Amino acid sequence: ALLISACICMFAMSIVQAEEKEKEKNVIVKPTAAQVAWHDMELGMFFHFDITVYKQGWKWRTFKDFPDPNLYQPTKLDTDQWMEAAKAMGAKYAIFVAKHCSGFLQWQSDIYPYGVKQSSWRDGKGDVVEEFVTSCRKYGIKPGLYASVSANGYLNVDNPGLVNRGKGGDPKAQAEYNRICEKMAKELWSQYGELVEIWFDGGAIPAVKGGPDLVPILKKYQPNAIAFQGPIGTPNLIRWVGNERGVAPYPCWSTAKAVTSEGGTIEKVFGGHPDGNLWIPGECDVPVRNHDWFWKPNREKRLYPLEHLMDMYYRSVGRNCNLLLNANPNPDGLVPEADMKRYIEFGKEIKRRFGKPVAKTTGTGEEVELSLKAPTVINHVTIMEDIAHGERIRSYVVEGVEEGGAWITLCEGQSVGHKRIHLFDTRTLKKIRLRITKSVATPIIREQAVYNVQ
Ligand code: IPT
Repeated sequence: ALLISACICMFAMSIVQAEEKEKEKNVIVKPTAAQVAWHDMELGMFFHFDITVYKQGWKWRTFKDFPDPNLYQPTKLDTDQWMEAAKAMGAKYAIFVAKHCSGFLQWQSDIYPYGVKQSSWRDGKGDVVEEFVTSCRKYGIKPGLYASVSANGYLNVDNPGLVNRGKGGDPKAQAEYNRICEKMAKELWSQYGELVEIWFDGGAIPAVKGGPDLVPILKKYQPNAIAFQGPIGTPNLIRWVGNERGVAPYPCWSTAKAVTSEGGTIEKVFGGHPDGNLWIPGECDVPVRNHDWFWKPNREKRLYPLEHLMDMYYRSVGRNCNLLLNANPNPDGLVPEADMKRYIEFGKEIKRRFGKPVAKTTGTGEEVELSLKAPTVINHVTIMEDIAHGERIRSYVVEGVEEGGAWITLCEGQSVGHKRIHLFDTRTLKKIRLRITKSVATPIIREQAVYNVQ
């Protein structure tokens, strides 16, 4: 009888396991390997540089008085110095604005006559994209490129990527513009090696809705690139979080419901959706000088103080997003000194706080406990799900035990995903545990770590 009941028990268990597997297959959206690797980088540096820094006050939306290419003279350009800034902050990837809304092309291109080729700088032979990518590789930082298709002042195009200053209504001109975008994409995606990320600022109108046919080009030349607001059909997507302040909403899920708007894959619910059908985590893009994407004279006072940057870090990386912090090279072609100092401070402070946990653990299931050898002063916890298996947690509490005490709540939340960071009142704890109160499948905790930051 014992044997029979053991058999029944095992049979029942295997049914449960099979059901669990089935549930997982149907319910849990998983990232691509490229998306997992992207999330692990956590920090990126954006580089906004354009001919506009040489004609302060000019607005591309006037669609006239375009800055003369000869004004473009980054005489001390040193993209290695740019990488010093990225490295100092701890960025693992960097994205260069190869073509911003002015339309000025900062690489050797013949798609239209407005770019470095038309400038006297380096006798028209300069190529900032090439230098940027070379420096990235030299410094072990993964390169990415921005070349928006949603706006191009020189070609009379405005959001969401329509001719006639955004009004459209001219199929022939639109088709011409679309072909230009495809050529631009092919040049940038085929000539500079593997790109980690491609930035579609403001999205890209899908081909089926009359936009450029970019997905086949992307799949051919950069199948592993992450696309920020890429057109629908892009294999590895990420989304915007709805502001340029470096702050993700909370909860902030890695998944969202696919929204094919005119502009492409743009998610309107900035925190995403726990039951979303698409893996499309958030990236928080923010200037280092409050509101200034491009360099302007005498604006050092706009540099965010260290404390503010740390706050962004908690509310971006600590809320399951990557943080893409901008650098604004000056007309010489260098990251300004004051900004450089701030990146160094920022990188140092992240290391000081999170470089070495007091203790850490990993685990599977509804409870993951971490016992400390002796009562220890603690005020931070970081939690990471193993997102390769999808985002499984829906809500949780973190509890701790003081000497001779009972479990007390330290912090709680909903989404975890790649990483969640909590700061709580300093306590001397013997034990700490993560208790998952709601999940859609067995939680897999890649790491639970505690810190004492003073
Ligand atoms: C804004 C776009 O509308 C949005 O789709 C996204 O690309 C974002 O930029 C990136 O920062 S436009 C900006 C002026 C808020």
